[in-house]
Amino acid sequence: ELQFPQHLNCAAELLDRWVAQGQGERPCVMGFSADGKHELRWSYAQLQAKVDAIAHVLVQDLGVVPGNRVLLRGANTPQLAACWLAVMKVGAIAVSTMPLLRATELVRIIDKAQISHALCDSRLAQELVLARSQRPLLRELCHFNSKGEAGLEQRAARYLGQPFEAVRTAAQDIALIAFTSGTTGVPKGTMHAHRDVMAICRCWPPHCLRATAQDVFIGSPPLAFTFGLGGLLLFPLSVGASTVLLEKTSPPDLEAAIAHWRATICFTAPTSYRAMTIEREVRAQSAQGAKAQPDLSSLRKCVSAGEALPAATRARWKALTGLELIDGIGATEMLHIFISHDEANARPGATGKPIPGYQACILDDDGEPVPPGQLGRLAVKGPTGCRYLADERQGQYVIKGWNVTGDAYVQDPDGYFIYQARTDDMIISGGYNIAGPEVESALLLHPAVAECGVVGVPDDERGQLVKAVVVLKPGVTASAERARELQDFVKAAIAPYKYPRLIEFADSLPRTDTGKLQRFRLSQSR
Ligand code: 3SK
Repeated sequence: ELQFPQHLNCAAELLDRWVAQGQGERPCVMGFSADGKHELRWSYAQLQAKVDAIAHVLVQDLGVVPGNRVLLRGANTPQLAACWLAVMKVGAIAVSTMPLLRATELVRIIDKAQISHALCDSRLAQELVLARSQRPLLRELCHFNSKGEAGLEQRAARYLGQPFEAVRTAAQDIALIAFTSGTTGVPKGTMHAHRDVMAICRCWPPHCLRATAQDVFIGSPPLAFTFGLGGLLLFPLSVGASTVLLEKTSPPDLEAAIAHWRATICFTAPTSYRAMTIEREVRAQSAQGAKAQPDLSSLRKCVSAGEALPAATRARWKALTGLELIDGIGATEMLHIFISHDEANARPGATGKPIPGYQACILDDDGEPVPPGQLGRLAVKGPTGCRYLADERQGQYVIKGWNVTGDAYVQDPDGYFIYQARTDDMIISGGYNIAGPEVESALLLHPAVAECGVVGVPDDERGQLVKAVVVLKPGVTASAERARELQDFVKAAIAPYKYPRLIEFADSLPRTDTGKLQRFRLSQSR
């Protein structure tokens, strides 16, 4: 069991500790300036100085007191990381929001989390200003990356050089409220304490990642998604490593950034790994040939999470880089990953086993554990867990001490957990249980398929029909013959009753801000 002192401030643990130990000159946070023209490379001491100055602004200029909820809005940048740590340091609660949210969604968060203060990148100000005009509850809004005198940097400059001592928060005090983006429903706020932040740094990374202070982390998930917060800020700082925070994270941008920063550890979603392999294939066939390929040879660890990892994506990434992807499943409710594996224990098609500190089991509809090989709902418990902010759905998620996720899983006889589908995404067709992601994995093995999503649509005869929405690789044409070819391909790869009776071609797939496929939108005809 993990032990924590009664008082714990995660910013002091993650940042101040290194400076106090004489490691302040080590590289810490990197990225580009707001205009994209200059590189930013801040050491631990430089980041601490910025965090302390922002902490002074929060307390002295904006009147933040411990327990206030501070909304953060910005793309991944070193400055956003400094704001997050400053909120921790003053004992307030960080409510990070996805950059793409609109005013109506921000209003909901302001109401639900009782937001009193906000720090916002001036380039994303418009929607938050609109939200604030409807919500006087949000008393203070301060912009960063702004030219105005009241901008965060201009205010912070007045406090530079004045240390700020971290507020002595209790380990149990809430540090952050993370909103689940939700692939379908109304977002929920999940609360996590300072001790939870440190617990996730002690559970998954030492067993599955084994990063060192020499590592350079990089990746795409926003810091507003706890996958990104852990992978791109908490985990690197917890081992004294450095991290690159990127605003532009499309697959070609990510590839170029890995090469530019000589990154060693990458965190991104399976679709992004797959897209990078396709980009490279397309480039290799182009007139410039292989010469123009960004150099990925600095990478030594690659983490895939946020969605199920198809075996084909694992194989292609390995063929391209020689690296075994480290897969994992986590949940905003649990703060981070709870089932995973290291490179030596990868098993294609399986997510892995519960990480040390966590237990997992599979439950039937009556909440009873099922034997290996039987389908059920994944349940987990460990040092972190679900605490919804004022939400009646708490009782549906936490049952008899187990966090019952919405994921359908089976366990193999060796104890590996194998993802099937979101429980509400299981397709029942002609009396068969069909997991959409399994059909997707089969389709992805076809050389013409770039991306796909598989869902059930209502059907009088079979109850539901399996429908696939397919994005073809550049240069491949869609046709009825192509659809038949894909159907035959699936029939040959997995049990034939699972093949998609309906195939629709599309230019792209609908995804949430965190990159998860919005399957419910695929069942609507497009
Ligand atoms: O698997 C996920 O979606 C997830 C959610 C929150 C934190 C971490 C992960 C991997």
